[in-house]
Amino acid sequence: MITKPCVGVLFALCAFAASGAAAAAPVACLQLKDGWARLPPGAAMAMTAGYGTIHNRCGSAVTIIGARSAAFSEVSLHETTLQGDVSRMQHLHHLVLPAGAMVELKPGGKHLMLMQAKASLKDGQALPLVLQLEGGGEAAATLQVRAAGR
Ligand SMILES: [Cu+2]
Repeated sequence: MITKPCVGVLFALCAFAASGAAAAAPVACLQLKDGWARLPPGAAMAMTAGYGTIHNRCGSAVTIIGARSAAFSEVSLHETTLQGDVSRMQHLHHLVLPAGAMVELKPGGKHLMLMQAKASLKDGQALPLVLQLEGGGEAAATLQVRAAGR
């Protein structure tokens, strides 16, 4: 009679895990087009930036709250702004895209900060990326590694 409550707890944990997985459901209507990441100038450099155009083809506004990649230990959204003559990077905690909107991530503007690469990056390599959305959804994307200006 002592085992029954334990089974109940296990079921509850499983149900919790399952609902967690369901919450991170793929959101296909948010798309990153022409995603690319700058090839670092040196193989030893484990940090770079990612760019592309994010399109919101969902029927409602979408808020991006973060990103992750299996190829990096840390990924965040940044915005470069010019304050006087000084270029600064700020962490973007929320990036709101109204329904039908698009936002360009480009050098000198909004970008993905890709830190602590798990292996040295190679030209032409495809890096997996996941955009994390408010509400628990996730949008899968790809960044192609390439040298700048190409
Ligand atoms: Cu940055």
